[in-house]
Amino acid sequence: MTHYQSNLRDIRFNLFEVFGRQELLGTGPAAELDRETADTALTEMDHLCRTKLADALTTDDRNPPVYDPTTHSVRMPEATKKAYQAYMDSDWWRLELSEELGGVEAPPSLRWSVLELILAANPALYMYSAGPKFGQLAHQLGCDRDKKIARHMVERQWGATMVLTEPDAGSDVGAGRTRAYAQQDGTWHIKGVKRFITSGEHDMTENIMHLVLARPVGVDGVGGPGTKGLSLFLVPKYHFDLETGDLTGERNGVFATNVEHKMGLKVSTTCELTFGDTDVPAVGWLLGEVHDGIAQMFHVIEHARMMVGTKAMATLSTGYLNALEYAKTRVQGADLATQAKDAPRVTITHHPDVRRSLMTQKATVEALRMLVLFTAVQQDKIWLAGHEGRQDRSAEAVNDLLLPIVKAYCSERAWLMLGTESLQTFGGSGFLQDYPLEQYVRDAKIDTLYEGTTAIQGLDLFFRKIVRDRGRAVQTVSAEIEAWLEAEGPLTAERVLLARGAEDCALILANMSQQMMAVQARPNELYKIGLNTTRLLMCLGDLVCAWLMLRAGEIAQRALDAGGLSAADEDFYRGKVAAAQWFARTRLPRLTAERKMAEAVSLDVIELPESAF
Ligand code: ST9
Repeated sequence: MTHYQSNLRDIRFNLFEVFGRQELLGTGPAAELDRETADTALTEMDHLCRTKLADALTTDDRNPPVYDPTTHSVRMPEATKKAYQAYMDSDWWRLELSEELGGVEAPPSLRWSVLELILAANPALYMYSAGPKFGQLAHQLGCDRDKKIARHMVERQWGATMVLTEPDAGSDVGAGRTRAYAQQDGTWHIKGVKRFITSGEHDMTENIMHLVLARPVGVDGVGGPGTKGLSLFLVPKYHFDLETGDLTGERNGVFATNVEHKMGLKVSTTCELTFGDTDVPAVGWLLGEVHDGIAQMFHVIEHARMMVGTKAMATLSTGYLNALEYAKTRVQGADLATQAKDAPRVTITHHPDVRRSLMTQKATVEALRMLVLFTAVQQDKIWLAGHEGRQDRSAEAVNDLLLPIVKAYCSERAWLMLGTESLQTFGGSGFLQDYPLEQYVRDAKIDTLYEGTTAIQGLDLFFRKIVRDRGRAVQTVSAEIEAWLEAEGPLTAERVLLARGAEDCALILANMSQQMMAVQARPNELYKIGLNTTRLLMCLGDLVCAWLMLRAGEIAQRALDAGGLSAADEDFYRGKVAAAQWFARTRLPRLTAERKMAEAVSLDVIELPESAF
């Protein structure tokens, strides 16, 4: 039996009952995709995950890709190869492409819902399969030559990578030293060493296109220090005919010089790539013939940050469902309220602490799913506006605000919950490879690290998405929360908690904003802000999630009040109300304590000498 479990009922509830996404289907840019087709997409992807994609994740965790340093190549394990081909043959990856490139126009909310399933079943496969999506970007940002290359990337289903990080340039991408030298024929030669490159080498596609940040040498106005001096280059593994895409048989001068040994997600290769260190030059093209590297790369990074948050949520979802299944069958101990020594043994779902744990897991994963989909709803607005020749600046700003929260809040909550609650539900058995939890914990840890650590997301949230935005997007979201609170509705006790939580978050933010205003007079105030940026991010995550959960709880309560439900629906809606109440009651009161801790930060810890740690 596969490790993968899914909750299509909750995905559909969010898409259609909470966020009303059916309004976008069968009309406008998604005219070819109606509600029924969207339902089928979810069912079929779920079936594909269950039958063809999921098993390779666990099998090949024990049988990972093999790196050969003499040929600089990687041999992928057979199960992953087969699963990868099954995914590419299914054509579901086309949901992420525009019609112009052979894709199917779908609102981002539906795309992320479908992607949740593969990201739960086998996230490495999604990453290997992202080449055509990179092609989409090259098509969007490129010149005529790049558009041709982009078509080869899509039509020939090449792999692709994002190549930023270097041994001494991780979070600080601007410290990168890889150089690019202009050639007479318009190409560039890249020289340098890059590290932690996901899918950097494998044998599942005929070619791999690397999107590489490098510093141009000897070109006026570019190549200077920091991120702004970087340009973005398309550098293929194998040379090919620009017109036809056929490989010429010649190797380009980019080689995998190491594959990392990792704690988890072992099916996904993480490579060191060396460019231009042999007699063979690493030849590339400047994307779009413009020197705008970091901004171009951020198109990829933004997508990948959303992907990582969704992956974290998806892993917690399958983790919780595995824990629930185990708890329903595991018989251990007597009911706590039964005094007799010979009382009958019960399944562990009867024990209060297991109930607490299961409800904490259920409420958390459902909240994270809502956060992902609420963000995807902003992307729907941007997508629709784009198709109508408009720009929805408000949705863009709210999406920008939410992305670091999706990335960091989902990954931090999911990783912790998988270890402390989902694995724990299995008792000692959770520690064994007989169940998927020990792997999920290992595989999910990376989500707090790559695509910008949690600390980076906290800085991005406060300085870029709040201060630089002058608080407009954060005000848009808080006005929505206020409007919801002002309307009449059930869950009155939880509404009071939400109002107090919103006030606590507003006070944390006001305090940090005041510190920001004092920075010119007292530069050290920045340290106080820096001590609270992660806290702020997690608090805003709690607040937005609690609000979304209460919105869902209200809809579920109204369905229950209306009556006439099937037994399964009655259970589902009761579960939604209970999860909303649980989330609000257990997370919102903590915001007052967080506010007090935020207000109490001092420079003591900054002034402490390093030697005292
Ligand atoms: C990695 C790989 O971890 C992990 C898995 C990969 C899986 C791959 C598969 C994914 C599929 C993807 C397919 C994609 C296809 C494309 C889809 C699209 C159709 N938002 O603040 P400044 C820009 S890889 C937007 O001064 P510093 C902006 O241009 C490694 N833009 O920064 C800005 O200029 P301006 C991941 C942003 O102090 C400029 O940067 N590594 C944002 O110079 C400079 O900004 C990381 O994630 C933003 N939020 O540098 C690095 N922020 O201001 C983490 C900046 O004029 N480190 N820009 O607008 C950071 O993010 C740092 O904060 C830093 C700081 C490097 C940006």
